[in-house]
Amino acid sequence: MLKLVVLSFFTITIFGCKGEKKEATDQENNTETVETTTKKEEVDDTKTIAFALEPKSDSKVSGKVTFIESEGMVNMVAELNGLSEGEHAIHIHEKADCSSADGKSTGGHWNPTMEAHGKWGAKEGYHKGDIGNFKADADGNGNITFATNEWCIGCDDDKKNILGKAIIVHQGTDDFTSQPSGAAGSRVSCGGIIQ
Ligand SMILES: [Cu+2]
Ligand SMILES: [Zn+2]
Repeated sequence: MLKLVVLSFFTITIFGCKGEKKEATDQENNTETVETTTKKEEVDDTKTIAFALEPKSDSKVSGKVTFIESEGMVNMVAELNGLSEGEHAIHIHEKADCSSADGKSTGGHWNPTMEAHGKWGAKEGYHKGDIGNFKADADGNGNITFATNEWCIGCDDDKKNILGKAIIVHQGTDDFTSQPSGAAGSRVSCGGIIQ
């Protein structure tokens, strides 16, 4: 009889221990989960800026541009309508001023590194605003996506910061050769990159 009592005592002790241990592990796991969540919020540095493009030079070209910066990369999505069918140039110009009827109030291509105009990534040089060309379909709709780590949204580096500049869409195509702006023709749509 005594043996049985001792045995049950041991059994209870063992089960008791297991139960406590399990609880402790659960608590540790909970703490870890909370810490991970906090860390994720701290490194979430995503910045977004979205704005409309307005018609210029008596065109009917309007659209929308979105820039999203995340983990050192800036992704751009531009959606245009009212274009003539074919290829059109799109650039970042130096000032967020779309006030003039021809869009020339935005100045020339944004070129903070003082390089020649060219195709993005060319070893001969290119402007930080030289996004390139995109196609519009027979209905006049066109869109372009672009991603680079050579831009930022509102950082302290003047060679990367696109805030305060403008997006310009041209009637013609960028030939990536003609200086200083690729002979892309009139400016048909404009939007300032401002918050
Ligand atoms: Cu341009
Ligand atoms: Zn250029």
